[in-house]
Amino acid sequence: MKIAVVGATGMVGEVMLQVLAERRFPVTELLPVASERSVGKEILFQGKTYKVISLADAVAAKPAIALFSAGGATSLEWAPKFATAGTIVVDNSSAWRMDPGKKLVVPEINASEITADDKIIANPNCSTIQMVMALAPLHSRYGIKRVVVSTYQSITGTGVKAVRQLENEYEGVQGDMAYPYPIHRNALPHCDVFEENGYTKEEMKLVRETRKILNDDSIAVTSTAIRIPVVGGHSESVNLQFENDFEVEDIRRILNETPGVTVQDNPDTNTYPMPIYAQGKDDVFVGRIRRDHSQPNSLNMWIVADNLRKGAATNAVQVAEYLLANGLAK
Ligand code: 2RA
Repeated sequence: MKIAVVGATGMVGEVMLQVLAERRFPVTELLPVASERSVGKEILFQGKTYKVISLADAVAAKPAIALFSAGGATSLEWAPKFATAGTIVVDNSSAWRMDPGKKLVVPEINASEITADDKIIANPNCSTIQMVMALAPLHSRYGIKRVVVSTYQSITGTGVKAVRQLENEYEGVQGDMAYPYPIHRNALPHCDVFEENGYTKEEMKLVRETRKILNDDSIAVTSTAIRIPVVGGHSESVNLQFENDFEVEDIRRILNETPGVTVQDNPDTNTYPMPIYAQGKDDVFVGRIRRDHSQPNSLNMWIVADNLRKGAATNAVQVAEYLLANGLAK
């Protein structure tokens, strides 16, 4: 299958190529796509060297699927052009996520909603993906009324500039700043930009995307998104209030039986998820599962995942695998 990776030289794009190779996706021809300044650069993929091409050339080449991670503006301009040419776009930007005509897909939860009419499919935000992976089976069983989530997000979610800023701060070197403040020895309550309502776009993604993916606007969601000097993945403290009461052991059983979720939860052995160990893995790790005794039918848990993998690249490749397996892309 002819596959384009738009944003192939970026942090997520590179992981998309890695995941395509790891999962032996049947790529017969790769079209690495990036901005004009990267055209001609060489990319090594499965032992072969490919040259980065322009967006226009990639559209003309009519790939079966184009995996995008190149920012919202590029997606808004170019995803429709690929779609018109017959390509199915899986877009990792926020451009199409809340478009009522576009599907927002976590394959383990709602891939079955994809039809042959869907030519632009949105990949949810990384912090949303890992949270709904744990919430979806619990919502089905117990009915979630309210979600309170605080995130502790890896600087890789911001990009290479943020990683460089942290490295410079480790070494006491002045350099470009990805954030308005130091990130080393700090925690920034500021991911993405502030909206009129005083919440950041990152916080509102958790609110809006969760409801869309779980297909239930009655779920009350509130969030606080924090950036911390970590590189392995995002962590989330999640408090849930259900419609119905539950047994904690049943919660653990349901999560244990959920494909793509691994429960790491035993205070007696200091067993709980941590980003340093989640890095490079595709599962969503859940621990610190415990009843919230402060209010009825309520639970606390801790969710960790590699934001570049299941939070972005792997989820997008899994959508592509679904398209292939269901005859929706040839
Ligand atoms: C962040 N979720 O972590 C974003 C990345 N797209 O900043």
